[in-house]
Amino acid sequence: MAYELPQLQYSYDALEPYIDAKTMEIHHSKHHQTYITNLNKALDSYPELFEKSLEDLLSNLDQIPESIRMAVRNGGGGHYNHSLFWETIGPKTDSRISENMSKLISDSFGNFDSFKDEFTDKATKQFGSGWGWLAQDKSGKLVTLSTPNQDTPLSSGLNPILGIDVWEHAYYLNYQNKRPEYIKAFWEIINWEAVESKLK
Ligand code: MN3
Repeated sequence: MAYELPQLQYSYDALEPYIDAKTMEIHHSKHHQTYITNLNKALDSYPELFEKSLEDLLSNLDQIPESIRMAVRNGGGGHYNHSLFWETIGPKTDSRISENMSKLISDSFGNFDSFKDEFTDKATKQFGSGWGWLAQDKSGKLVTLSTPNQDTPLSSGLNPILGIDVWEHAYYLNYQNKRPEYIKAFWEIINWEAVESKLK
């Protein structure tokens, strides 16, 4: 089964004024679609790999045939990262952090503000294109990190639960060079229930 573009659970203009409708439309229907098209094209030469889950492929890139490894890393990573991104943001609502999630954040970072500072710092300082992440390590503890390009925390044995896309295509129309303002706005549209549902 070829990979397909997942439908958003909200409209393109639902995240305004934090993310504008035009950015959402291009980002979802063009950029995300291109990652999927490239992933499918790569896997066409090894159709048996369609049987494996995307998580499995990205967690074990060294087992992918070398001729398509980079295409799976970029296209598959792009598909995985964007799918997680759309799921863990949403219209500004009363999305609250549960007690369970709040405790996990405090246990991992000391308090919420320290986590927010750390996550913001990683996302801001990622040089060039990439992602800022909140992920869970093997012990269950939360960590922040950034990855270049479409690399995903899965490939480092981590379970990503929240990510911010800091490629310019994610914010340039509205924020131009002001990545820190986009990162600041991101906190307004996090769907914490969805983030918590990604915990293992
Ligand atoms: Mn993107």
